[in-house]
Amino acid sequence: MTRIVDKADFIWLNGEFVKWDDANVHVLTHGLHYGSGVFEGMRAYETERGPAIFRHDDHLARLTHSARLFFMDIPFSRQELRAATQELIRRNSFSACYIRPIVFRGYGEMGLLPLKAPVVVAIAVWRWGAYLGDDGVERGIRVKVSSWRRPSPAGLIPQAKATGQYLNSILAKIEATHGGYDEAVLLDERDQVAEGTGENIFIVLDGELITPPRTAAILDGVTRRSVIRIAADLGHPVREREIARSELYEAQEVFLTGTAAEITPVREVDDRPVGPPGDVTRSIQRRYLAACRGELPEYIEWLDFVEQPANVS
Ligand code: PPE
Repeated sequence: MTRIVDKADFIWLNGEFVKWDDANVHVLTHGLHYGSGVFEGMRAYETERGPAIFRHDDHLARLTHSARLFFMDIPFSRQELRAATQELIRRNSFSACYIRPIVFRGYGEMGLLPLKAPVVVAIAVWRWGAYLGDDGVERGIRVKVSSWRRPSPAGLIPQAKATGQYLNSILAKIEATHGGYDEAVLLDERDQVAEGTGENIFIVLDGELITPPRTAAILDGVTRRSVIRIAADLGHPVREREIARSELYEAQEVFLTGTAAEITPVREVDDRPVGPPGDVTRSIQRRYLAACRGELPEYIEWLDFVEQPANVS
């Protein structure tokens, strides 16, 4: 389960490395009142060559894209953010960590026209273990189809990773937890399967590996994209198509994907057993983690190695 964050030494805030406890904002921060922020979640993995950030450029590209969708100009270049994250990992002496860049409208403007509010950028890193529990990674988790729907593209932009949109995830997660489940799966407004509160979803049905298309009301997950590539390499080409709720009950395998959740098998949907984690899930899970840890040369371009001081001097 998720737990209280352990403090690291430093957080990067608007160009400065500040002490963890000093990374504070004003209570009239625009993003606090209206959810006007965008963010990313990345992981750095321990490899033989030191820490490496998984698909760093792809995450930064999505951050820029999310910001642009809400008319926010990030006052740092992608290269500056990349260097800041590398330095942050070095300064905190992490060999592996979760990475949370956030861009939000700061203090100085209230009301719903925020275009003059300053844009604040921060990057935090912390140790984050198995998002849905070690047991979940091993044995699979129990999910419940939520009574909450994924926000429709008519009202929000599902492909933007915006802070305010996570109120929907929070409602669904609390509901699932109160019901005794590990995670919620949300349908879209047309009753098609969309995603988890913080994960994309895949099913194996009659030997076919299926996931909702990237044009669905989902976040276009970086892990999802990685799984599509890995699965194809393993001889399981992924079919992107709509998934009906009932297909979750017929599936031989179901799993969730995300930076935090990595590849988490699902063992039960709405109290119906899916069965123990199957071969497709297991082989993708193994290969994904091996790619993250730099063990597979064919995926090495996904890794942004954090240069160590010894190499710099
Ligand atoms: N859907 C949603 C709604 C989502 O939040 C995530 C990531 C994904 C899909 C998978 O995307 P990707 O990480 O690029 O494969 N959720 C992030 C936030 C989790 C949190 O609790 O905070 C994450 O996994 O970092």
